[in-house]
Amino acid sequence: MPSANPNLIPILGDQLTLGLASLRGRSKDDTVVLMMEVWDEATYVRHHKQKIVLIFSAMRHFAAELRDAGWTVDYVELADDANSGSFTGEVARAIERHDPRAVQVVEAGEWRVQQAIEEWPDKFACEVRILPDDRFLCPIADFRDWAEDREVLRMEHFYREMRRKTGLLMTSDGKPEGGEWNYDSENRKPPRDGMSAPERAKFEPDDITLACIELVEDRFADHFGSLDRFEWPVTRAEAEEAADRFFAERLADFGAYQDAMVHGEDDLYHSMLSTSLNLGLLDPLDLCRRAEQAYRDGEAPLNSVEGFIRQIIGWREYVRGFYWYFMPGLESDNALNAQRGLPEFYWTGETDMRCLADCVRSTRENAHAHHIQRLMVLGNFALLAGVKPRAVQDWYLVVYADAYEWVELPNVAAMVLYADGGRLASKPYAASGNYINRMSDYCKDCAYTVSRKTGDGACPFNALYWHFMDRHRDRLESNHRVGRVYQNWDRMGAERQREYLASAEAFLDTLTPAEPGWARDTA
Ligand code: FAD
Ligand code: DLZ
Ligand code: SF4
Repeated sequence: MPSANPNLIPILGDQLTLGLASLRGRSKDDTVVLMMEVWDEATYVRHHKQKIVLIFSAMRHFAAELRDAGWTVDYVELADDANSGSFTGEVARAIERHDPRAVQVVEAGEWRVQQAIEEWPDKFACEVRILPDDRFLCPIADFRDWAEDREVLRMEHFYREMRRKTGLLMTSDGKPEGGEWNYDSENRKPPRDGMSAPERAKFEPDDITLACIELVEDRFADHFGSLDRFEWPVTRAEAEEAADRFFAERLADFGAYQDAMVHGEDDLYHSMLSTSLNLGLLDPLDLCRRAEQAYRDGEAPLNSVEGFIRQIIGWREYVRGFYWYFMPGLESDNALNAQRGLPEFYWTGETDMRCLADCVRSTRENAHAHHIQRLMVLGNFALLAGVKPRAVQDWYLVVYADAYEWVELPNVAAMVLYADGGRLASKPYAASGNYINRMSDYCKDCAYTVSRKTGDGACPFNALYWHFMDRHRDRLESNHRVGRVYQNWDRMGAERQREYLASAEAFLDTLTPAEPGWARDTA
């Protein structure tokens, strides 16, 4: 039983870490932890059903873990009659219940939530302390200092600093292990025929998860996504088991097949750990150290280990810093003035384009698709077709179990859509069907023919690619990484160019925009 006037420590749904800054050094006798399932968070977009089950189940398990460790936890369930529906409302009610001397909270992962938290000191009579989230390796202020000094921001430069800072894969004389910082050129192998990776660890829902599934089936029945299977880790122990299996069985091939895609093979050699990392069940630095150890023990090659570490201390930290540096503007950037509605097939999966249909299927069934599917199939199509950034952003935020705005938005707005005008990526990731054909087995059984460029039966990515390049010539021609493409375009001659453009337009005319309401109730 905590003392009178305890410290009240709200822990948000993605802060499920025992060593969280707000808990560290606190006395259990003097603290009430507050956890809140709130309607506002469950519905600000219409999250995939598995995402809601995952977060609620992980929160409930974490509350149990805290109680077992001796903490007092005040847990507000969504179905509580008095639930106010918002974080601020629930903290206000908890202040009435516990009369705390201070509220101590770790900064939120998302801008929207952080804005609400920053109002608490004015709203509440007790002291409110907002602490940095030191589960990330690069504090927001450090990223700002780093970014302010440069004309162009590039992940690769940031990543080298993170390697030096953490000492990961560094030699004793301060050089990168193996002599290179980046082994990406070894990480682009197409899939082998019939390639199938060892299955990731999958977890049977326990009673807590089953109760969350029932809640979601009852209250969120019309949200996107399937709950036929729910296999995500929801506790620290399960997440550790998933990581163990990845290191033992898939890390060695992670690098080589990082960009490969195989129809029906949803995980391949990816770690599938993003949901656990983002919830706080796994520690990023710990995972990287384990990967490094696997390399030093001769269990995984350098290209795989460096690739994995770069995703975590490089991309993951970089996009988080980028998000806080460019918010709130990033949300409304639209440098390419893309105005098309999101095609309906992103929700239904009903398209003859086999690559897209498979990626949407995996998204619906697993609340997951791997990076290259998100970037070069689903994202590439939205970029080439000129779909408006807000619609694409909403879709990605809804459909993936690992989606929080701090990581989703930079990836979608900046990496995929170039909506930031090139602050994150040096050029748009635009590609024709040829790229998808090289990196996957999708094309061989597709209704479209990848080698056909225009006209009936031609792979739509081919004409869309040139349509995109042509309509953004003014902006892209001067980009030294793209400019050469226009020499090829010009060599085609006016008639062939017209065929490409007409083919793309005919295809775009066939797209049915999604009905409003899939992503947001107010859409
Ligand atoms: P692995 O391939 O095993 O990679 C290991 C880890 O590296 C991941 O778990 C993740 O933590 C990190 N990582 C890899 N790439 C990135 C990246 N580009 N940005 C940030 N972290 C990265 N990741 C999310 O966690 N949440 C999102 O909402 C999200 N949205 C994305 C949207 C788009 C359009 C794109 C192109 C990428 C997005 N990513 C997102 C990044 C990446 O696709 C996922 O992190 C990855 O697919 C998760 O699967 P995994 O754990 O098997 O990753
Ligand atoms: C995504 C989400 C959902 C669906 N529900 C909750 C919730 O009920 N309670 C909670 O604490 N967090 C939830 N989250 C995560 C938040 O929306 C948000 O992403 C984090 O608080 C980071 O700012
Ligand atoms: Fe996708 Fe084109 Fe290949 Fe079909 S032919 S799977 S549409 S890239």
